[in-house]
Amino acid sequence: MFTGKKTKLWPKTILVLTLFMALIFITPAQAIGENAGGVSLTLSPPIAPAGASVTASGTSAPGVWLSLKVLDSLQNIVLFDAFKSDDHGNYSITFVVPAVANGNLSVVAGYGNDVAVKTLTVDSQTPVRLKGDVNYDSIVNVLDVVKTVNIALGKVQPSPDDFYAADVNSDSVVNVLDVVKIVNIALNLQ
Ligand SMILES: [Ca+2]
Ligand SMILES: [Ca+2]
Repeated sequence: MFTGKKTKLWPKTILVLTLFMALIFITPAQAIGENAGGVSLTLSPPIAPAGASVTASGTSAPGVWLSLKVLDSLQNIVLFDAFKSDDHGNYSITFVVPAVANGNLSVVAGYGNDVAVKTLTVDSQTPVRLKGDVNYDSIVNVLDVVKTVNIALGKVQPSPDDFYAADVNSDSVVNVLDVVKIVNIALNLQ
């Protein structure tokens, strides 16, 4: 009978819907609430205009899949990605800042309840820094190589923006690997 069918169908539908809601909504809400855990997160740069590339990097358990969520002030997910940590538990993922109004976004990286949250400030007044252009004159040449060598040797204390430009491979360290990459960029080898 019609009513019999209805009562049979509804519990299933409700169960499926509940599970769906639990997966979609409850998991991120719990994740945001808990900032403690083994996952670490660093944003480079922490202030960027929409359209700029930002690298999220850090550590987690080795060889696990992590999700990267970017939430606006209303907790809407404006960006979602998944990535895997390496055998040493290091991870690095680069994303493009979504076209949102200026203000703070929350970047959440991790899995399950083990997540790290960092604030990404969207500021369209901030110029997009070119990787490798460490002295900020819009070209990558020997001057940038020299400055990067000095940063790597600790002779120059870089501003966060200069550090971002000098850390060409986005591993949160300025060292000989970045110098080699900047030499290659300057020589048009890459
Ligand atoms: Ca330059
Ligand atoms: Ca580097």
